[in-house]
Amino acid sequence: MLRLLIRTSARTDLVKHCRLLSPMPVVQVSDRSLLHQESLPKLPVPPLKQTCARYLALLEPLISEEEMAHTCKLMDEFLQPGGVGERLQKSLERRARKTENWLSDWWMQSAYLDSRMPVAVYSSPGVVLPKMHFQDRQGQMRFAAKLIAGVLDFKKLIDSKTLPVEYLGGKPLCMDQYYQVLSSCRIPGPKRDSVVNYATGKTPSTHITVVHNFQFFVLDVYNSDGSPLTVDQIYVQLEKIWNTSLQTNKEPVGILTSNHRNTWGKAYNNLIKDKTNKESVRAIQKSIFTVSLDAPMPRVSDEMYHNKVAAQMLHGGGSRWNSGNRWFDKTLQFIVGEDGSCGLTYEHAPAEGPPIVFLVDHVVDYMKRTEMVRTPMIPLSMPLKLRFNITPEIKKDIEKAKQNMNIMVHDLDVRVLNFSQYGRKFPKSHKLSPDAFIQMALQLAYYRMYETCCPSNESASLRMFKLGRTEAIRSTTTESFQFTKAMDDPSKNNIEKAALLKNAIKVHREHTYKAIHGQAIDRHMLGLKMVAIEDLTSLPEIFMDTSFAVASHFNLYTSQVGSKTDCVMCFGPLVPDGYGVCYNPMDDHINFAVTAFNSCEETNATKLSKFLTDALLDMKNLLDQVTEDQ
Ligand code: COA
Ligand code: HC5
Repeated sequence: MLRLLIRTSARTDLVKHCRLLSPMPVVQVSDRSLLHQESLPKLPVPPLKQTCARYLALLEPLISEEEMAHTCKLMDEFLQPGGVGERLQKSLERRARKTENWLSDWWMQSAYLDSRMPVAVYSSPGVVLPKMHFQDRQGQMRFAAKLIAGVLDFKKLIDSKTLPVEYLGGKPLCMDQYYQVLSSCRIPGPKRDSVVNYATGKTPSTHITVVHNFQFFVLDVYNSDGSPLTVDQIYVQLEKIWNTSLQTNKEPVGILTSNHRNTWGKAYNNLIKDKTNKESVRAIQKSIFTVSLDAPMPRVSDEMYHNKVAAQMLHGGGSRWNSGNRWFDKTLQFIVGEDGSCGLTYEHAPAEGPPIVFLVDHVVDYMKRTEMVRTPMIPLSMPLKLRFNITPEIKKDIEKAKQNMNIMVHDLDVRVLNFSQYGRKFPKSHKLSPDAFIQMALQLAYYRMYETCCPSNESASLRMFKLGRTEAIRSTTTESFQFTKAMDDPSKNNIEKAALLKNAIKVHREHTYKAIHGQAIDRHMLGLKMVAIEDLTSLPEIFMDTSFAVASHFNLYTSQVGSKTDCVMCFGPLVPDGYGVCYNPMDDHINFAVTAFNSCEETNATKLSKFLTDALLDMKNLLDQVTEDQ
């Protein structure tokens, strides 16, 4: 029902590039594309009292009675007639009238650009494509050539603004994010980062960056007549790149981008003091996307293989392996390993997962259709190798970045769970939402592991609104807690348990509906807090309350990203003692990736995955038994 849908009848719908993140000249847009984007509603500001009441309700299973009493008192003060709450609300409503989207800039800053944590592991998700059957470099190169051609094919839809409009719950979605993923890059700054986009303007980018053995190359992907290179042509160029980057002892300059943002910001300014370095960095930033031709990773058992590849997408495996084969600031980075592993990582600031995954589905379709045919062709010039002058200071920065990366690699625990016993069809057959069902399985798994519940976030799309990004669905509710407690309670019978499960699912659906319609709690609270920071001399107590800190500490951060391709998606935990859980429900199986930090004694991704498998199986048994008995 609410799954992201592409209306094939809308294939010719035109969309416009309505916002540029960089000071680039605005592209010409057709009337139709303008119409679509302009017809999108603005993100509403929910009623103040509604948000405050729902905020108290979400706290209910998470805090003690005393804490609740204290928070209720603070809330009463906040909501006094003519008080601070009303003042902030009015100010927020004013901002909503004056801007295209009152939230999107604040969100981009606070969720991404202001964050000083490394983008690798802490922010950028990974996508693993099904394992390819090539085992050598010819296979790797052929695959990479097709993949590049597939992305260029997708780029045609973007350039001609003929991308089909997506729908969610029957409503058209904002397509802006699609125009932010190609030819863009994050730039580190001393206090906050920025994003540049070179998709349009007088000289739109015509090259990609290829990385092999830590060496960066500019590969022009268009012929002089403007046509994209064919798969054959790309293959030949990739071979040239490979053959000129055989040395494996090069400095991994790219690993600098994986560092803490302040550290990288300083190292960046130092790096680009040199003119050659500056030009090389600019070439990477300007490129349409990057392709990392990865060295084979150490062989592991079949059981461990999926975990290793997911980790390879998130961080490259460490400084000895492929972490230096990346430019983590680049928005879109495809990764093709010699051993058949392939996927991508993306820098999250400009866009969410669904547009990236839609692009992947298009590329995979394209690759299935396209066979390599060798044809005679005009020789192309050698791709340009990017030079870096490494001063002792830069060398020191690289060494520091290597050390930090290796610590992150050791700390990240990634567990891929290919749950094969059933998929989306099962909950549907019981007239239940698959997404809400999976969320309740996660709640049950967590409860069984910890005998308590925790603040949980599920990402919901706000793209029904112009420039919309995401909202939080709070999956831990009073009703979900009742269900999880009842499930292993011998005093409850199956009918009672099933009724509690269904009730929890119903509530989750209501929360989902509210979230995607701009009526949830988290972003509104963020908005009120941001207004307070801008307008007031001190932050209202409701935002300094321990309940607020508890509620914002997501021990479970989850996200559904569905794709046609059998992909595994992953991202790191949001808090030191938390889990990142990304899942892709297919008809008859579900791909999960669970992450946690090894440095935290309380968390264990493998254990949670096991509890999750059991929870999914037990919930199915419960529904089957109750149905049989009826
Ligand atoms: N009975 C039978 N079928 C049902 C059902 C029910 N009670 N409820 C739902 N379904 C069906 C739906 O019709 C849909 O069918 P389809 O496969 O034919 O499209 C399918 O089950 C999936 O629905 P559901 O599992 O309920 O999920 P959803 O598609 O509504 O997705 C969210 C929920 C929250 C994931 C979605 O609203 C969303 O926001 N997606 C984007 C999330 C995002 O951006 N993540 C990445 C952030 S970077
Ligand atoms: C290809 C998988 C994409 C999932 C990305 C995702 O869920 O991102 C979260 C978006 C949000 O706003 O909740 C952010 N997170 C990566 C930091 C979890």
